Amino acid sequence: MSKHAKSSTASFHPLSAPDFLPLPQLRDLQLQRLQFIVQRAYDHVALFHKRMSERSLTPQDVRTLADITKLPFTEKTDLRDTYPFGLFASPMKEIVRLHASSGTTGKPIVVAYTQEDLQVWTNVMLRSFAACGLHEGDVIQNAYGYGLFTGGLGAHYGAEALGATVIPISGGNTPRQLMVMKDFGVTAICCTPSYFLHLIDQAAEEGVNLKELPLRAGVFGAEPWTESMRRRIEAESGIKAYDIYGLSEIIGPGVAMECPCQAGPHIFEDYFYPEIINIKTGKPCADGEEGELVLTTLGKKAMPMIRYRTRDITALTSETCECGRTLRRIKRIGRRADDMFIIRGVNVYPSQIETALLKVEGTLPHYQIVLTREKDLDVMEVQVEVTPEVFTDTVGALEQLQSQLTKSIESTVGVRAGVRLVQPRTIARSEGKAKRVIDQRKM
Ligand code: DLL
Repeated sequence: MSKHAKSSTASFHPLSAPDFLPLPQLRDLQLQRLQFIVQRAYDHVALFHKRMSERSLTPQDVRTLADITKLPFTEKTDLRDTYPFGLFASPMKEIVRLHASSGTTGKPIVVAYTQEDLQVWTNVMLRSFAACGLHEGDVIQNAYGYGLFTGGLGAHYGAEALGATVIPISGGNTPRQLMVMKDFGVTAICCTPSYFLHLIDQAAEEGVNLKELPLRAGVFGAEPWTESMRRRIEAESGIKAYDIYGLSEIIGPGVAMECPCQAGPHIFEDYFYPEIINIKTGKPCADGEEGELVLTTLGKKAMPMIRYRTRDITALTSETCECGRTLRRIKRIGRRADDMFIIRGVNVYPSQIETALLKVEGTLPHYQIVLTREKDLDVMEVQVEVTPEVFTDTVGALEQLQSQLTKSIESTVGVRAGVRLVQPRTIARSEGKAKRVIDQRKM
């Protein structure tokens, strides 16, 4: 097939076979892997061992898949409390890669991979690309960030294993992205959906007609988006836009991916066991009912995650999909059970902003984060009250404070924010929980 073919003929990749396993076989495989991983975590992760013992449980108590509900949950705070390596089940000499993602404070959470874990990750990413009809010969522009973020490298190795030509352009530098897309015959792009909207705008400004390019698919994720965003992307660029879901704690991108039916991401259940629970009670929800997604890694050695509470709100459906995959699907993730927000693909907690502000003297603990969108790019402004003494200071002193705060936020959170210093008592006080984030971005 020519690299420039615009056809979207769905192809079958031999490594995608587990997507279509008959259900009894899939459930058997899940149980086998669950028993293995529970034993491994019990033997090598002190926190998990302790929690099992407190419940008088041993790995032998997991006899069926339903027994998973006996096991303790793992939460983001567990990663923070055991920072950096406390949940690793492999010795350092077997760990070949580390990634990191935002924690609730200034410190990130760290995730680890053995050589085998990387193969699992490559496998699910390859299957993600294959699921949306990409194959050998496609030219994939990977505009997810390379670095500690899992997006770049995760997509990279999956695309290479597929046999596609990967352009590891990473995020940012929009004019260069457009040049590459035009000149290199790009057929698929990976980036956040909001960044692709920005690319659409820039293309229009530069007089580039995306519909005339061989580009035919977008693999969009790492942040919430909506059906109306999908419609807009597809109408304005002539491509098919697919939803990919994942999180660092579980592996990175490739936990779930849409098929050509675009009816919600299929979870790669042979490697990730999903549950939906009621946020308050922790009890399982019925098929189709909304709750918090809980995931257990069935094939990860360096850092097995047992019943990890993702804080992502969705529903699980076992309705059959026309594509023939037996993997269950999740509904688009639109909101979270905590206060994390995602800006330009970076996860941010208000508590991190607070930490950054407190590092600099002269500000009061009253602040508000205002999120807007300019030309489809997220903009964050942090408004912070300053002490009365500072407020009557010279313009130079105020500017210096502002620049210190900007730097402190950037180094803590990894994203640049505008900082606006405001007079004491100007930020609205709330009677209950302070409203820290005002999200004015229109999806
Ligand atoms: O965002 C991994 C990833 C990279 C996924 C590239 C897809 C594509 P984290 O930085 O750990 O990992 O952020 C994970 O992002 O818990 C969700 O809240 C959100 N998220 C990820 N994908 C989607 C999506 C990567 N398709 C957190 N829709 C998750 C909605 C998403 N939210």
